[in-house]
Amino acid sequence: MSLDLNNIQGDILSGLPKKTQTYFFFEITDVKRFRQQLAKFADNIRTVKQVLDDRKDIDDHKRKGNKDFLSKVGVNIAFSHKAFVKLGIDDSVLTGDANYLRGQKKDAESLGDKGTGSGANFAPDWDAAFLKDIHGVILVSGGTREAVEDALKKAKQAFGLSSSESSIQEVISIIGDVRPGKESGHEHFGFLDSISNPAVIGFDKNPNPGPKPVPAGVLVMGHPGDTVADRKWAADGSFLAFRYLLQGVPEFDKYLKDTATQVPVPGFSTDEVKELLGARFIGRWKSGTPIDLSPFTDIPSIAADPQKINNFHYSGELNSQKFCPFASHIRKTNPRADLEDAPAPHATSIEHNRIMRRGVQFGPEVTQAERDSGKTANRRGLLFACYQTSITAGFAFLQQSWANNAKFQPFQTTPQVPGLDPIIGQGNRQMSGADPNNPATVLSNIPVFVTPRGGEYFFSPSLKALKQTIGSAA
Ligand code: N7H
Repeated sequence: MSLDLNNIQGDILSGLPKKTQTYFFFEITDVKRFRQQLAKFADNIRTVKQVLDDRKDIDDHKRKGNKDFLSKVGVNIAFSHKAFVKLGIDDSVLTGDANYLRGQKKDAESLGDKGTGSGANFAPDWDAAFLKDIHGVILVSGGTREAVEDALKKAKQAFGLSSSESSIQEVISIIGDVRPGKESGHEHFGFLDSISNPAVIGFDKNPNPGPKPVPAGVLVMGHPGDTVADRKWAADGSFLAFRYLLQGVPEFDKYLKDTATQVPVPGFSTDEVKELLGARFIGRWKSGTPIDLSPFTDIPSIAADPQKINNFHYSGELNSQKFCPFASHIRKTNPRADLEDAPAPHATSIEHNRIMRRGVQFGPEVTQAERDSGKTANRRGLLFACYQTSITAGFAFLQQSWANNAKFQPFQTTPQVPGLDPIIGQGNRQMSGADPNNPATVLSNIPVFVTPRGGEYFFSPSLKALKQTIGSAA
């Protein structure tokens, strides 16, 4: 089955173009009315085909020398399992995914989120809004806040919000913004982000060199590579895992600076060790240059070259962390040849563990006062979002089995215990490999820099499912 680009929501395969994006989380209050309003509203959902056209217009606008970003607004929608229960729609084609079925609140303890109690009584330390029942999310992206607000206003009107025709109520809205000026494209710690996403067989015609392309069914249900045989009305849909993640940016910088004085690297100044340590935590320099290609200096020309920036496999150093620590964020979340090209019998395909990331930053830039004190005064972080056809093999697996797992290692003959992902790992936060000259040395008591404050698992249906299965004319 070829991909029907007019039936798949745009964010999944092409990413809604954005300078700013609002996540509007809602609860359904009137089932019958909601289904009727949704059937009409579905025409406003931006498809992959439309987003590809939008992206072409944006590129043409840029090529003509225009300095402004051509604003193209994109609206997508997704639903939690609780929504289908409320709507009385049988979503058993989705419930093979235990994580989706449970919902993220019940998963929080096993993801490593802080909280009180345990088991069925566990209450995560999340913002109050995310402790409520969330049925769905409307994502609105665009070039300006005004354009996004306008589109969101129309979406709210379509569901009669604040009127007697209302079928939903707002749980919370969160605004994300791409960072300003030269930090555009960089997340709050300062690193270039959204570089490595899976190339999709049958969709990306001419992908840049990088990790192995994945079959479409890893990301879009009902296509080769999807492990569920018959997706029925869920075909052309995808799971969306959303996480509301705070980042302690002044704390991250202060920690790297303080630690740099304790881990001297011959020939490096303290400032250079600080940058090196940060790069070893991520696996890339701030420019995006992978440390697997340039372990001791940031060479921005590598990052600027689409043929090079993602073209590495840790294959020059299988079973070693001289260039890149096993625990570094990108080696943990996509170990590439570490697993795929491991010697027999350890070689394992990781195609089902690949995710399509679509996050955006939120919160203001760090102030001078925050920088001086090393303490966060204003909330900021990442609205983490990723698509996959299995949350169990995708987001949840990456967080639990790789990032939080101190012993997750490339293959059996291990020289050092890798430790936790120093960015998102939850638990006993220590890692080996931080010091390139002494990879066996363990860096202990690494503070928490990323704090989850909420989230949910959603299903992003096809246009057809929105109109005919979830939406209803009657
Ligand atoms: Fe990560 N960061 O700035 O530190 N991430 N991430 N992430 N992440 C990546 O290669 C970051 C988070 C993945 O294919 C880069 O595109 C931050 C979660 C995956 O080589 C940077 C947070 C999960 C990749 C960051 C955060 C992942 C990846 C390098 C939280 C999944 C691609 C840019 C606040 C559980 C790996 C790039 C590959 C890359 C950062 C969260 C997964 C800079 C700050 C929760 C799969």
